[in-house]
Parts: sequence; C-alpha cells; structure tokens
Amino acid sequence: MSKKLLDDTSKFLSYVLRHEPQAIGLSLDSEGWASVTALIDAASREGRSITRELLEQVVHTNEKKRFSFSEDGQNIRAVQGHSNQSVQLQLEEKQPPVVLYHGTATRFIESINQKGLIPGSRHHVHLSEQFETAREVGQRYGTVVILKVNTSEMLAEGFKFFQAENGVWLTEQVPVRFLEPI
Ligand code: HQG
Repeated sequence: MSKKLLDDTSKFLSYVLRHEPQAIGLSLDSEGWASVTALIDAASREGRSITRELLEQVVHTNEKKRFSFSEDGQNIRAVQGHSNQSVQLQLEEKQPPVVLYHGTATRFIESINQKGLIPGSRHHVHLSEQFETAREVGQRYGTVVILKVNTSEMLAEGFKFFQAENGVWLTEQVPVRFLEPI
C-alpha cells in the first residue's frame, strides 16, 4: 500500500471522524465512534474506495496514532482533535507532568497574550509532553513560538487535564498567567 494512499486516507478520516461526518452522510456517537461498514459504504458513495484492510493499515501505521478501532473491531474513531458537536468524549481526568508545552505561531501571540490559550474550533487546547512535538505542531502555522504551561499551578487552582489515547494532553483553556514563552 503506497504512503500516498495511507496519507490521503488519514486526511479523509480526520475530516469525517473529527469534523464533518455529515458531509458523507455518516454519523458518530458521543464517543466519536462510526461503524466501519457504514464508513466504507459512505466513502464508496463518494467514489472513494476504502477497504477494511486499508483502514487497518492507517490505524496501525499512523505516526500520531490518530485513530483507533473498538475492541470488537466493528467501530472506528479519531482519538482526539474533534470539532464536531455531536462528539463529547468521556475522558478520564489525569495528572499531567509538571510542565507541558504548546507550540503556536508568532502571529497568534498578541491574541494569546490577551485571551490565553483557547480551543478555537476544537473541543480542547492541545498540549505536548515533548518540546520537539510542540515545535512541530507550532510550525504548521508559521514562525514557531513554544509556550511552557505551568500545569502544577493550574492543578492547584482546580483546572482539569485529560490525556487522549495517543498521549496528547487536553485541557479546556490555559489563562495567560500559566504561560511562559521559551
Ligand atoms: C492558536 C495536530 C489566537 C493555537 C497537532 C493554535 C495537535 C490562539 C491554533 C492538534 C489562541 C489552533 C492540535 C488565542 C490558541 N488567540 N490563537 N487566544 N489560543 N490559539 O490546529 O494545538 O495532525 O486547532 O496556538 O499535532 O495547533 O491534526 O490546534 O496555533 O495535536 O493530528 O490557535 O492538531 O494534530 O490550531 O493542534 P489547532 P493545535 P493532527
């Protein structure tokens, strides 16, 4: 299976499993699950040929582990990054490391200095344990700025953290006082 096919399918899955399932007439439950057969049928109506084997390759080779199958293999979902309103993942609260990082771009800094980190169209602000990961995330949007997030002070003030299956840390917002540019 070519890398291009896997990348294209991963992008398609991000679009329909995180953001716009309705664009292909698919529905997701509140945990983000779509039926594998319904997904294959919906994609085929759009002229996109997806097989179960292709989905398995994407799930298992995806470098960010963006998707997973249910235990019985009948359903598939994105593990984080949703904007779709019908999805509300029941994530378990978890204690993060004392510091997490957020990678962003210079053009967002003025606004971040006013409003702190806000989720935008997604359901959460995304934070990384690794500085390097934060750099990669930020550089998608331009000249990168890495912000250090003081998670211990946030915890002390009652903010909650969650970790997606693929290791990405999630929180609802990060007020400016907990942020420090590096
Ligand atoms: C910025 C990718 C102005 C924020 C990555 C970011 C991640 C503000 C952008 C995942 C702001 C939102 C998420 C404020 C935050 N004013 N801009 N007050 N607060 N921002 O893509 O964190 O490849 O929704 O800094 O690896 O960049 O899709 O979030 O630049 O894990 O699997 O608003 O997406 O994963 O952008 O990335 P995004 P993100 P995938």
